[in-house]
Amino acid sequence: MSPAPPTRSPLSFAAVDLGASSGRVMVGTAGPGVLELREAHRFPNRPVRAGGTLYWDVLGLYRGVLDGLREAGRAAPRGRLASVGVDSWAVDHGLLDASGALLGNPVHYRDGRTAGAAKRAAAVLPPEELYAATGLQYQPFNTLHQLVAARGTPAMEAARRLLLIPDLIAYWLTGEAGTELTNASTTQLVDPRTGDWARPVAEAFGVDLSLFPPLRRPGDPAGELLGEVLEECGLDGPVPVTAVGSHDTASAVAGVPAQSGRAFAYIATGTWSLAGVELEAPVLTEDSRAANFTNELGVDGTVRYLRNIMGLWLLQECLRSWEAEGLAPDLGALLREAARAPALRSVVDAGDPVFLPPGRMPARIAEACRRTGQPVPRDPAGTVRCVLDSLALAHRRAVSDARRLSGREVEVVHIVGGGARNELLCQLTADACGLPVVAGPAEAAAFGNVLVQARAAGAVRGDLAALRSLLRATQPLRHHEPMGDQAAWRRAEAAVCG
Ligand code: ADP
Ligand code: LRH
Repeated sequence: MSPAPPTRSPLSFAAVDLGASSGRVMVGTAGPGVLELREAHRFPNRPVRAGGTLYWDVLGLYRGVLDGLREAGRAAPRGRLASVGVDSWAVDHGLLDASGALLGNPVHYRDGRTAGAAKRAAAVLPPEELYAATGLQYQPFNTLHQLVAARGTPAMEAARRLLLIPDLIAYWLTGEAGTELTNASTTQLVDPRTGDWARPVAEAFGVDLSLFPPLRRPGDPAGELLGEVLEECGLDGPVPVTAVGSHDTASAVAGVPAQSGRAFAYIATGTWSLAGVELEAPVLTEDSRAANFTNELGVDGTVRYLRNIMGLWLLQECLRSWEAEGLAPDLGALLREAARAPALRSVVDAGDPVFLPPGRMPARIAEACRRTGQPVPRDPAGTVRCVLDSLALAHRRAVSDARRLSGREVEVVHIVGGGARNELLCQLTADACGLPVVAGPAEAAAFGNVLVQARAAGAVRGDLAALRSLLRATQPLRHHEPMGDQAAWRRAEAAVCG
């Protein structure tokens, strides 16, 4: 797409950002030298288990999006939204029938239906060949594994269209269907070298690629809000929808306030920690596959070369368990206590898929400590310290593996996402990596979403480096210098990795 001619005054954009723990609609105002972000509406994302399956409450989320767009219109100067962009977590999708109706609730990637799917997939195509063709990490929940698990189900038989979650929301908003590329790259059906479908892979697995509407890229037009949506949200039309990095991690990486010329790694920490480097081309080596690094596509043709780490999910699930026990935990107080708890007393492998499903997290962490002959945390603050030390250790390993496997230097680590608000985690990450950490913005995905829209609308100009300079110039960031003893982290790493 050629960019729109530059605008003279700043414009306002709505960024719909659906995370696994909360959804939000943010209003971003952007223009030359101007970038501001305000929260219009935030709503919890609470999955529902029904009939033995874990689902997303997708209509509840869509309700939140509509409420948010109404608030966004009220919050925008003169009530005008120049455009709307949608991003969400990856891999999951809705199936539509021939009339365009949704065939059942989208299934949560943490649902157990994919157990055994990877084994069946390996019988179709050896993992080495699948990695060489798609560069995607092994995760039980990759869309391809979900499709293998769903083969032959009545819903799959009736499906005429498959829409990834942000594409589904955009479809309901506009009536137009597309498949945004950064998120498509998490399906395991895209070739990261070409940015097009990996047709031989789809063929081998009998996946009908015509289920997916045509690919679109961040910055492409994606329709206009339907009349019924304008009316429901009290907005004056026309309001265009613009494709953004619709994978939340792609938008978050676009929203990393990196300084031009300073080699950086990023860690997008929310429900997951996604830690890696930005590259121009994928790394498809056997070493990379063995280290379970992924090559997901980013904004402006970049490659997000990264590893998935369990992230603050570990903490979210501990809090949920303690609440269920009637403990009413306070995150701020727990973090203060955890900061005083002994360092590196016990660490678990924060990349271990045993932590993927929901439930009993403090008990599962205790079991992992027991299994590895380490002291079991005695109280919630001890468990929180174990989680944060373990995350920092996993961040250290991911940054050092990303360096080794990509051959890239790393001078600074940027932490973005909700975890950037966790000062203890950011300091421990600096200590563990032995590198300076720059923390913020916490809403990097919304910033990345807004910046891509703003550039498409002509409100800001330039490449990713220019967009990031605008972020640096306008947003407050926190700096953490590495402290303490690297030897202690090396010992902890040896204890976890053997
Ligand atoms: P997602 O987009 O995956 O839903 P977020 O990026 O919103 O996740 O991050 C949510 C996490 O951020 C929370 O689970 C919490 O651990 C952390 N967080 C949010 N606010 C704070 C805060 N004020 N202090 C410490 N941690 C915070
Ligand atoms: C983070 C995220 C991550 C995916 C996971 C399913 O929200 O999109 O990048 O691996 O969710």
